[in-house]
Amino acid sequence: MPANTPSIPTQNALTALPEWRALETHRAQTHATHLRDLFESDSNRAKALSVEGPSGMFMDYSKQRVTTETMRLLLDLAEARGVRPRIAAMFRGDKINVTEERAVLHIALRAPRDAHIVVDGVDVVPAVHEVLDAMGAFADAVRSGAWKGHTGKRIRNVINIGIGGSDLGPAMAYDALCAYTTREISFRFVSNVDATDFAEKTRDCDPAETLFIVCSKTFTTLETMTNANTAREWVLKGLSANDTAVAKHFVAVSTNAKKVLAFGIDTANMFGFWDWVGGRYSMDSAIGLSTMIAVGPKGFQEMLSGFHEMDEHFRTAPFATNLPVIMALVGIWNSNFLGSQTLAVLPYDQYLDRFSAYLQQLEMESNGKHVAFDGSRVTWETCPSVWGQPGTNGQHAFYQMIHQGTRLVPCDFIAFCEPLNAIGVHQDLLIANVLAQAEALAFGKTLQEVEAEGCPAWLAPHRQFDGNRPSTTILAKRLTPAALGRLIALYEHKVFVQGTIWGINSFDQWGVELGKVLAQRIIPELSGSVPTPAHDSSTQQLITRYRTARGR
Ligand code: G6Q
Repeated sequence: MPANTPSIPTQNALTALPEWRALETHRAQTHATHLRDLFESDSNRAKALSVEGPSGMFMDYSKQRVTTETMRLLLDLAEARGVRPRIAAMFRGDKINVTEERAVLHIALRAPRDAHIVVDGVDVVPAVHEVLDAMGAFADAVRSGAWKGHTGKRIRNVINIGIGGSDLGPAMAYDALCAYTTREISFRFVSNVDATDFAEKTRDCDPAETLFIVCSKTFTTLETMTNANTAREWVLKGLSANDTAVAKHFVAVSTNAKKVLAFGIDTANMFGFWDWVGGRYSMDSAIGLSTMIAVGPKGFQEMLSGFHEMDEHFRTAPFATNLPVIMALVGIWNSNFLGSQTLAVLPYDQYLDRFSAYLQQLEMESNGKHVAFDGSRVTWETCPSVWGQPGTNGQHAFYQMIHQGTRLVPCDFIAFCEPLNAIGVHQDLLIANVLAQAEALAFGKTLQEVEAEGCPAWLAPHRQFDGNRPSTTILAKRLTPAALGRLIALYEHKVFVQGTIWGINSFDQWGVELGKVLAQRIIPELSGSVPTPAHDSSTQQLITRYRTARGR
């Protein structure tokens, strides 16, 4: 770690802390208590373990296996691990991403025009707004049809090419905000190096009406550059044009102007961002250009204001009523004290179809780590595996395991009161389902209750539910661009708090970097240009089999 790095917890002895020990003792004392008993013994429980955040975002965590005492002890742990100074350090622009020596300033991407955030002596806010303004002008030109393709036709298809942090956010946001998007333009997302992704997304597109946004922070990522090159060939061939057509059908979002220029994209059509924006924290930077074209600059601004609202809540609210802090602490309790290995995120809103996939990266790439700040190996669990599907679909698939399996699967239920498509009784049915699921998970159904319904004794054990399965329900008013911003910022900050408590750097991704170089060695070996690849016998056998199948 660079010398004098401020606000980094340097001691790795999390489990030796008196605050941690107190939680272990508390767990031993309370573990046998069922959620049924907790609710029965405290009529105020729901109220005491709920909190209302910005713009009425309501979080009920009373169905988690915690008490007010558990929360008090967890809050002590947060203080002991320096969560407070770490929040201040992030907002100040300190280089808290120590392994890459970078500031972590996604919060600057949504800071208002008159804010000041200084990194290396430079206020970054004016540059953020300069890019937002340029994106706005470009988005308006594409939406209005003023931006024309090489042959003079207006753009009807926008295809985002990117992967990981340069894909998941925009793809998720397009689905999430679909109700607010222009229906004059189709939006697609190509990420996989599998040519099927490109082929299927472009098969019904006219190159003359298609604009590609090549999103890559580095502009070197194998998948993205392969797809971008394929797209360039597709456009030039389709239009029987030379390189001059590229400027009308390609724009770039990157930090690497040199590579963008080398690709043939006019740097006037390059939208920049900065090394202090991590890929998985970048959907509200220029990486969100497709989102802005889809929902318009005003809709994008609304989304940013939602993010900012949650940022301010996170920065200023007392920890006991701070949504990201509470969510993080409940997650720590589940992972580190109740032994859960996973987190199911279950949005009861079809527009949030890709939300869990987005969170998988945000959480697992950020906190899927075993090395502490001081380089030592942690001796406690870190990130759980995160997964989920929109309700009610999951109910007819994997909820069986959540209700009656042998593993503890904490759930985050997310729902909105007002429907975006108010048709018949759908919304009431949707909400009835989410509430019923959370209730059934918490309270279960005893053997006596099952038998009282007339179930034969031999069948009763199969139809009995233990309950005591923890969940949080987030209930917000309506899925708007601002609500989406608040929701994402909630999880972003939760991840940061958990990373701080676990003593790990949530902002690097050395595991991903490894993946970026591994394939490079095997590529020439597959083509047959390297006759005897030196690998382990398994890899070697698979390479040989592939080469034989391809006649090489
Ligand atoms: C995100 C990661 C990773 C990254 C992709 C794409 O936090 O760093 O998912 O976003 O590997 O990288 P480029 O934007 O550089 O192509």
